[in-house]
Amino acid sequence: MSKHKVLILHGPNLNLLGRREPEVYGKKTLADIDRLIKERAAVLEIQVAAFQSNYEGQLIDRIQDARGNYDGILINPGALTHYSYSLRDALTAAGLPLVEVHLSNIFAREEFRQHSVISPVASGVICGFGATGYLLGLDALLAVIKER
Ligand code: CA2
Repeated sequence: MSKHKVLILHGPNLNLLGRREPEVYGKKTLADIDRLIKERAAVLEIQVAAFQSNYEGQLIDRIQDARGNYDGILINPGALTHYSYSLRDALTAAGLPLVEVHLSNIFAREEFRQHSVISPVASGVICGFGATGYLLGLDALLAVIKER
């Protein structure tokens, strides 16, 4: 059987990780997080490809290309979480198992962060566990893919 393939998407401003606001988002850089994800993927014997963009349209292009090429999507949509119906529509259209991850506990933050327009189309959401959330999310996503 060929390896399952997962697309990891990081939204706007996540390229700043580790360099600003470490008290909110932790000290790890995005490269550190991608390395941890790849290590976990090797243990799980799955393939991952990671992509970060500050542009909504670039994320949508990747999601459109994912249909037929990936078995699932793990996404931290950044602030697009809270208002991007275009991102949500693309994720719905992709029709792939989807896990939403947030570094911070969005429910313990400003009111505008407490609502996600992405969560209703996700298989599940993990938030508040920092970089570990991506690894928990990868495990959860693989379980959903296998159940499908
Ligand atoms: O907690 C999360 O993972 C968020 O998705 C991060 C987004 C934020 O808009 C969401 O409400 C919650 C922001 C990512 C910005 O990351 C930065 C990292 C370092 C310095 C500044 C921003």
